[in-house]
Amino acid sequence: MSRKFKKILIANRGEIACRIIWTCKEMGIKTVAIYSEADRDSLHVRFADEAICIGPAPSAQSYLNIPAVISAAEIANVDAIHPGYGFLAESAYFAEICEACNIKFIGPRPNVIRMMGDKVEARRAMQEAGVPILPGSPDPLETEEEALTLAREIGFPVIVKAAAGGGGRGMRIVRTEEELGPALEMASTEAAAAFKNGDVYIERYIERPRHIEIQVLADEYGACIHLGERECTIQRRHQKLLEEAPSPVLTPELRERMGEAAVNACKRIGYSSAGTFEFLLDEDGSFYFMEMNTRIQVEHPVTEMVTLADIVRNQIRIAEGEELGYTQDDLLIVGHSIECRINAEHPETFTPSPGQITAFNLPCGPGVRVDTAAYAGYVVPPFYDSMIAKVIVHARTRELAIARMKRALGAMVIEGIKTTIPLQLKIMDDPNFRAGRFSTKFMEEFLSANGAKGPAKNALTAR
Ligand code: MV4
Repeated sequence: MSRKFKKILIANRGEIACRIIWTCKEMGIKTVAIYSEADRDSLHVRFADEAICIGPAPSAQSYLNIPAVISAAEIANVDAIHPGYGFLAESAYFAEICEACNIKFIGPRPNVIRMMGDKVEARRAMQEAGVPILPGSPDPLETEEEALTLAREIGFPVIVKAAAGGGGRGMRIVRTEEELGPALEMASTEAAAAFKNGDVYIERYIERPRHIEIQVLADEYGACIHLGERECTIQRRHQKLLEEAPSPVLTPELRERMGEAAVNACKRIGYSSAGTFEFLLDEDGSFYFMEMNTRIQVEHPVTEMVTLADIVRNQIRIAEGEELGYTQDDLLIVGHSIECRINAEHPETFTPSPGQITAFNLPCGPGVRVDTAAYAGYVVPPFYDSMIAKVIVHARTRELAIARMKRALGAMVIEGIKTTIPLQLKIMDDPNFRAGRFSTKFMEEFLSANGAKGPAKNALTAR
C-alpha cells in the first residue's frame, strides 16, 4: 500500500516528539521537527529528517505560536501535523487552522475537541450518551442562590469545578453551606485568570476515588474499540507519578462496562482518533465520567505494552482515512505494565531541577522500555515540563512488574540533576501500593507517613 502521508510535522518536543518520530520511521513517513532556540541540541531535532527553528525559548513564542508552526509546516510542505500532548494538542482553533491550510491535524475534528474542552458541555454529551455522570449542575452556575439550592439537593460535600478547567485547576471542595459562596468566588476568579473563562459548575464530591481511564481508538467511519484501562490514581497535586495497566481492582465485567460506555460515547459524539475517557471509580464500584482527553497521553505506553497496539501508528492510519480494521473481539490484554515518570525535580520538595546531565545510563533487559529524549551531556532547559524520561516495564503479573520496575530504576543513572527516581523506588516498596490498596489520597498519606520532615526524610533520598 502506498501511504497517503509522505511527511508529517511534529508540533512538540522531548520524549513525545521522539516517540512519534520512531513510529513515523517504521511507517516510512518522513518527519519534520520544530524546535525553540532552547532545544537546538535536542534529540527530536537530530532524529527528524528535517528541523526548523520556530522561535525563542518561551513556549508562547515557539511551540504555542500558531503562525510560526503553520509557517514551518508550509515551508516543509507536510501532509499532516501530529501535536503530541500539551502545547497545541487540544486547541480546537489550531486544528481548524490546520484544516483551513489543507494540512491534516492528527486528532479528532475541531468541534469535538471544543466540546470536550468545555467540561459542562462534555458532561451533557456523556449524559445523553448514557455514560454515568455525578449529580451536578446541567449548566454553568449563574448565582450563589442557584448553587446553594443545587448543593442541598445533591448533598454535601460538593466540588466546584471550572468549565474550561481540567487537570485540577480552578477546583474547590465544599463541605458546608458557609463555604459555598467563597468557593464559587475563588474558583471563578482562578478560572477567569487561567482560562479567560470564569464559568463554574458543581458536582457531588467523591472522597476517596480511584482515577481510571479508558483508551479508545475510533476511525472516521464510526468504528470504535477500547483498549482497556489505565490506573492513574497515584498522583501528587494532579501530576501523575506512575501509571499501570491493567488496574489492580478492575474485574473483566467492570472493564467491559466502562469500555462499552466509552465506545458508545465516541460513536455518539462522532469521535475519531485515539482518545481517553477519565473516570472516577468509587469504593462501591460505581464509576462516573470525569473528563475526556482528545490527545495522545503521556501514559499511553502501558496500554501499548499490554495490548501490543501502537497507538501513534493508529492515530496516523486513522488520520490518513484508513479504517480501524479490528473489532473489540481482537483485543487481548496480556500481563501487567507499570510506567514511572522520571521528572527533573527534587524528590522531597518537587521543585524543578534543570541543568546538565553529567552521567546517564538507561535500564535495559527483558520487559523494559524507556521513552526519553535525554542523553549524557544534555542540558534540561528550565522553560518546559520537568519530565525527562518514562520507564515502562511489562511482566506476566503485577508482582513481577513491580520487581522489574525496582530492577530498572535501580539500574538507571542520572547525575548532575535531581530526579524523582528515589521516590518511585520507595513507592514500589510501599505495602499499600503493593497490595493495590490506594485512592487519590495515596501520595498525601505516603508522604506524611514517610515524613517530608524528620528522620524519614533521609530514607527517602537514600539510594
Ligand atoms: C473530582 C474528585 C472527586 N469528586 N470530582 C482532579 C482533577 C480533575 N480532573 C478532577 N479531579 C477530581 N475530581 C468529584 N466529583 C476528585 C478529584 C481529584 C482527583 C482525581 C483524579 C486523580 C487525582 C485526584 C486528586 C484530587 C482530586
